[in-house]
Amino acid sequence: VTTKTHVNGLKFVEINTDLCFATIYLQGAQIDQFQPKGQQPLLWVSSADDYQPGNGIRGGIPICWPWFGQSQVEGFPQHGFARTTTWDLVSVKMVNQVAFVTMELNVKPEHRNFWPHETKLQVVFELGSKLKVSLTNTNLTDYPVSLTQALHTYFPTSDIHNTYVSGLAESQYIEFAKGPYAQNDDLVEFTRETDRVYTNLGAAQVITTPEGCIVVERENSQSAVLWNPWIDKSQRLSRFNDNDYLSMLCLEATNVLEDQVTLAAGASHTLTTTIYWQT
Ligand code: TA6
Repeated sequence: VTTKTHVNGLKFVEINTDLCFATIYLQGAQIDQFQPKGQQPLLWVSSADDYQPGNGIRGGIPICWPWFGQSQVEGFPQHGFARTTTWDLVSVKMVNQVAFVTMELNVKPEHRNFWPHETKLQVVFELGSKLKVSLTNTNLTDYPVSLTQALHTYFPTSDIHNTYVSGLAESQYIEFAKGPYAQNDDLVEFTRETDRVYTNLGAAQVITTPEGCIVVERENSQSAVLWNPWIDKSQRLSRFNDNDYLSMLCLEATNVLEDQVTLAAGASHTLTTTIYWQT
C-alpha cells in the first residue's frame, strides 16, 4: 500500500495485494478503481474525467454528504461538499491480506455555512476479494442532527442493453419527482433515462451484465438510487462521454427521503455497502 500523487496533484492511496488492486483519492475519500485479482474491475470511471482538483471524479464511489441531490439552499453544490473536499488519511492496516483504509472528513471553516454542526465523518474501506465501504456519522452536538447521504457507486458493463438489475421487486420508487410507482417486475432493464429513488428496499440487489453478476449489499439503508443518464442527459453531463451511458450504471446505497439519517446527540450511524462478483 503506497501513497502517490496524480499528475494533476491529487493524492491517492494505491492498494496492490494478493486479493485486489485499488486506488482511493484523498479528495472526497473517493475510490475510483477496485479490481479483485483474477476478476474484472467492479467500478467504472469515465475516460472523460481528467482528475482535476475541485471536481468529484466521474466514477468509482463518490460520497454524497451531507445532502443527496440538489440542495434546498441556492448555491449549495449538488450532492454536498464531501466529494470535493480533501479528507485526512487516518490509517492503513493489513489483516490477513485484507487492506483496511480509514479516512476522516474534518469539516473546514469554509463549509460552516453549508454545515454548521459538529459532526465526525469517517469512512473505512475494507479491500479484499470483496469491497466493503462503511461511512460513519457521529453527532458531536447536544441536539439532533439530520442529513441525507449516498455511496454513489458506478458499475461497469460492456452493454447496457444486456444489463439487468434484480432484487428491486416489492418496493416502490419515485422518478423525476413523480410517483411512487410500484416495482412489480423483479428484473429492471434500461431503455431510457432512469433516475429512480427506491424506498423500503431489500438489503441486496444483483446486477447482471455480460461480464457476470455483481452483488450489491447495503446495511442501515432502506433506500437506493438506480441511475443511467441515457442519450440526452449524457450530452449534458460534465466529464462524461456521449456514449458512456452504454457502459455504466449506478446503483447507490443511500439514506434519502424518509430514510434520511437523524442522529440524537452523541449518536452514530454507519451506512455500509459491500460489492463483489457472484461466483
Ligand atoms: O444519483 C443520480 C443523480 O442524482 C443524477 O440525477 C445525476 O445528477 C447524477 O446523480 C450525477 O450527479 P453529478 O452531480 O455527479 O453530476
